[in-house]
Amino acid sequence: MEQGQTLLRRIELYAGADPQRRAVAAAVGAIAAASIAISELIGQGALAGITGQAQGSANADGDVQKDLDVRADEMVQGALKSVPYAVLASEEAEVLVPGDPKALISIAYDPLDGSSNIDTNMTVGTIFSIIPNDPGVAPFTASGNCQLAAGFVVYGPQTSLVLTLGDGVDIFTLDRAARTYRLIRERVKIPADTAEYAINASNHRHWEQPVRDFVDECLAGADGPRSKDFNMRWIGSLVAEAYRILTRGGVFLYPADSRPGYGDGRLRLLYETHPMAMVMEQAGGGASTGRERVLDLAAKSIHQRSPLIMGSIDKVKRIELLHNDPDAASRTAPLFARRGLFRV
Ligand code: AFP
Repeated sequence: MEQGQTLLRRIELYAGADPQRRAVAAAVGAIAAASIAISELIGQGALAGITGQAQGSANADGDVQKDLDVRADEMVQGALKSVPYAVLASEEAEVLVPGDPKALISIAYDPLDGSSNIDTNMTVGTIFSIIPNDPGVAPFTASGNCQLAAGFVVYGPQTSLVLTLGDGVDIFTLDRAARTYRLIRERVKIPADTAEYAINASNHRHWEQPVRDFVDECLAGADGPRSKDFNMRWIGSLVAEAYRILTRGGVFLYPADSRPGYGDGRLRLLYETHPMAMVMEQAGGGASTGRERVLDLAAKSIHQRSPLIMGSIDKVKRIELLHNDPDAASRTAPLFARRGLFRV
């Protein structure tokens, strides 16, 4: 693909004459169109009446709905009215939104992820997952491996759209003057061993031991079992963390923890961790619960949560080892082990 190729041209070439691919392309095009309007709205902020304040309502998962959560959902659903979908699953809708049962695709999306950052002028985003509609199968009950396409929009200093159609990851940036997304990076590959991790460290006491072991190894730095210093980030916006990882590698963790309601972490499977997992694996990275691939999970309910550990493949594999082999931490550096003489 030539640099600067438009997103619409890219999805047109992908679709060809295949009916299901044409439905996927229509869905990506509609979400992209909605995202341009959402980007302009966010850019106006309080001038457009966007305050990030609570609406006085909550979504199905009990999250307080911000004004822009609801408006973004209306904008995405409005754009999708022109798309032949069987069912929609939205973070902001308690139940599935029915469409045409004979349609070839269904769509799960988070219209505005990171909305607690709106009033602080921080990066937020839209996340989407497109799956086949199999008439004999209840919607959104197959594993994440069935996804036809997935991606997310980052409303940051640039508005950029990350897309996988099942054959690599491409990144497009919004040309605001032309109101068109243009290709800036194709077949993105995540650096395999970047020494950077992202986790909300305030939850340390709630984590399972393997997560504590991994973070402790990072904190021990060059003096510890990993023999190198690590950097840490936590933005509180999944799309911003994911975009950074696609740019320079590293690992993001939102693990299960012992807080009530956090037994499967905070992030939702259908419209957050499934799409992120497809993007990460298509970019040569990994996405795990700590014990298994996120893409191997199948939802039992539309707002089901799942732990998410994603990014550079060596970090994801290390964290899985610590989960699946409890003695791995102590074998790595006996002097630093929990049961060692020098553990402090
Ligand atoms: P909001 O959409 O409620 O702001 O949540 C954002 C998010 O789902 C994800 O984008 C962040 O990575 C994560 O929550 C931050 O969670 P903590 O606030 O618990 O750190």
